[in-house]
Parts: sequence; structure tokens; C-alpha cells
Amino acid sequence: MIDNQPKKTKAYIAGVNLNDPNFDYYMTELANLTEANNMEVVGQSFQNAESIVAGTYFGVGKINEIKTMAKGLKAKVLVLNDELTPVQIRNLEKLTKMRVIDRTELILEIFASRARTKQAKLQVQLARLQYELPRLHPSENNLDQQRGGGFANRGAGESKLELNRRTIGKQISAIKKELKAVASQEEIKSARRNQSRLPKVALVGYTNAGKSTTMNGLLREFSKEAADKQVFVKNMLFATLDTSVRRIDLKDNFSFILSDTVGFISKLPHNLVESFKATLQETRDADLLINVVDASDPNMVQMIRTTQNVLDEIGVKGIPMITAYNKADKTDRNYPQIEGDDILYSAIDPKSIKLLADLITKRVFANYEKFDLILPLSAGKELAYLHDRAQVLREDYQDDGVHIEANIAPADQAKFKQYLA
Ligand SMILES: Nc1nc2c(ncn2[C@@H]2O[C@H](COP(=O)(O)OP(=O)(O)OP(=O)(O)O)[C@@H](O)[C@H]2O)c(=O)[nH]1
Ligand SMILES: [Mg+2]
Repeated sequence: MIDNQPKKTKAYIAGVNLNDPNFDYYMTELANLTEANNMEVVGQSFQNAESIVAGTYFGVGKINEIKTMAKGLKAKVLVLNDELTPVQIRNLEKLTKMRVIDRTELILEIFASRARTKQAKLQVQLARLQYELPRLHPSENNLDQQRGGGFANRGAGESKLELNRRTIGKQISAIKKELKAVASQEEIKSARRNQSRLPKVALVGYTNAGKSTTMNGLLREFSKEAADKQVFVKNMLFATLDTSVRRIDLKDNFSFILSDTVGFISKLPHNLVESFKATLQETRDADLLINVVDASDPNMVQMIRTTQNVLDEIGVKGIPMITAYNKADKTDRNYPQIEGDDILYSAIDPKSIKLLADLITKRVFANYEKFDLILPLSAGKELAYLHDRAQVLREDYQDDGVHIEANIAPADQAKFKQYLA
């Protein structure tokens, strides 16, 4: 086989450990993120310290060591485990003669390269501009160059830095406006789904855990239009950056709305989380969360903690949750199996998907109540409503009306009390 892949940029990764018990895990994530950004990790090192060196992040000795190591390994980029100040980045670039990127920049670059929809692109752009704004430096005249210097005279005494700030400020408000327009369309769609009163189930979890694969599995088993409704699945970090919403029809007319959204990772840049709030709306509105976990990953426990931290940050609390331990086929455990509120399964196994559906049914439809109703023959609309939203168990046309036995959602129970047999 001929390898046409362009050679990947070689990267050296490093960080300061301020006595953090999760440091190793963060470095593993950093390596994965670096690879996800199409670079090859050729080496790594860290420094144990009590505090960060204000001007240079590392101490001088460590910087020299990194420079020598990285040079020997032909690394062109130095990737750092924290968000650095602009001064730290500039100083490190001078001292190491390498391009230096911090963890935030790395995540922003991955998101930028993955964004496909207008909303995702705008959200990433917004996060990036907000990251850049406080980092503008008087010596950077790039705007000036773009405009051939013509703008430099504008507003006597206005420095290039102020001009740059003002321009970025304007871009930020323009993007916010556009995002609002996109979001309000989204809101309309979401309001319609709210009206439908079907229970809402949201897939959440660490990136690459198998959320989208789980959604596709449920669609394959329980949706009539599965073929064109499948969502994008790939073995990479942040394959999904949008929210997809689908209707799932389980047996006996138990239907719910399922959403799949962007995955999480540790230390997600705050601006990015802020920018993606609209995308994460479905998660906040859910009646039940399915926290998909990669049970075959040795870092599973930290990944669960990471997901919980991000959920806290986006303001998700008090929503019932099923922990769904996925990829059981890559472990030596028996699956599928239910363990209390949770499930061990494999999203690529139909039997597993059916068991997951059973578990969802049990949780979501727990408060449904069985009603014996007699609807007048003229109540065609109510009858259609029941068939759409309730679990109709028996239906019998008689002289005095339609006799119906149905499991009805809490929200609809008052509406049908008048027809009780
Ligand atoms: N062996 C195995 N692979 C799985 C299983 N579930 C998902 N995968 C694989 O794991 C990778 C990631 O799956 P996705 O469904 O895209 O994961 P995700 O959680 O949506 O990831 P992001 O959208 O990137 O956050 C893909 O290569 C899937 O084929 C499983 O049960 N078993
Ligand atoms: Mg996905």
C-alpha cells in the first residue's frame, strides 16, 4: 500500500504539575488532543513545581532541557497542558525557537477543523475571538498590514492596539447577532418538540464514548426512517459538534425524543462552553440523561468525573441519569446486563440496544398511569392524540363510544379524566 498521507507535524508535549493527582490523566488527554489535531506526539516531559513561573511557565533549566529533547526528536511544535498567558507563549517561542500552543488553542483548533454546520462554525469563531481579544499585543500589526495601513490615521491618537480591539469587538457582536438568529430558529424547532410532550432523553458523555453509535443503534431498531436519519460516527475526538434530535418509537406506542450532542473533555475552555450553550440546550431540557461511558478505557473513572464537571458547568442538575457502560465487547465481561440503574452494553450489538431501550422505557414511562376511557365517537381528535402520545393497549368501538385502555403520560392525564369509564 502506498502511503499518501502528508507527513504529520511532530509535536513535543509538556506541562507543569502543581501536585495534581490527575496530572498523568491530563497529559494522556493532551497527547490524544494533539493527535486529534493531526500532529504526531514524539516526546513529552513535565516539571513538578509549587507554582507556575509567571513569565515563562517553566523554569529556565526545564526550558533548556525541553529545547534539547525536542530538537533531537525534530519536533516543530511545543504543546502545553494549561492555558498560558500571551507573554508566556511569546517568551517560550523565543527561548525554544518552536511554535508554542496551549491546551485552549489546541482544543479551539480541533473544534474549528470539525465544525460543519453554520451554528457550530459561528460558535467556534466566537470562542476563538473571545480567546484572542485579551491577547492582542501592541507589536502585532496584522490588521494594519491587511488594510495597507490606510486605517492607521483614523481617530487621532487611536493606537493600532485599540483599533484591533475595536475591530474584534465588532466581529464578536456581529457573530453574537447571527448566532441569535440561528438559535431562535432552533428554539422554534425545540418549542415544537416541547409541545409534542413526548419525553426527552439526551445522550451525554466523554468524547468518543459512543453516543452517536448508540443513537444510530436505537434508530436502527426503533425508527421507521432509520436509513436517512443516522448520525455521523467516527473514531476521533469531537466527531459530533452539533445536536441531532430524533424521534424513537419503542413497542406499544412508547415514544420519546432522543438527542445526541457534542462530547466532553477535561478543562474545556470556558469560552467554548459558553459559546456552545445553545447546542447544549437539549441536554438541559431533558427528562432523562444517558451518560455514555467507554467501559474499555483504563481512564473510565476520570472520564465519568470529567462529564460530571462539564454538566455542572453548563448548569445541568437534578435530571435523572442512566450510566451506560459501552464498548463491553472490548472487555471480557458478560453483556448486555443491567446493574441497578445502569447498563453494561455494546452500541454495535442489537441485543444490547434492545435492553437499553427496556431500561429507558422503565425510567421514562414510570409515571404513566393506566386509564380506562370511553370516548364519544365524535372525539376523533382526542383519539388521534391518544394514538400518537399514549400507549394504547386496547381499543373497542361500541354503541356508547370508543372503549380504550391506555397508559397516559402525567402531562396528559388531566385532559382525559373527563372520559374515565
Ligand atoms: N468496539 C466497539 N466500538 C464502538 C462501540 N460504540 C462505539 N464504538 C466506536 O467508537 C468510536 C466513537 O464512536 P461515536 O459514536 O462516534 O462516539 P461519540 O461519543 O459520538 O463521540 P464524539 O461525537 O466524537 O464525542 C467509533 O469508532 C465507533 O465505531 C462499541 O460498543 N464497541
Ligand atoms: Mg458523536
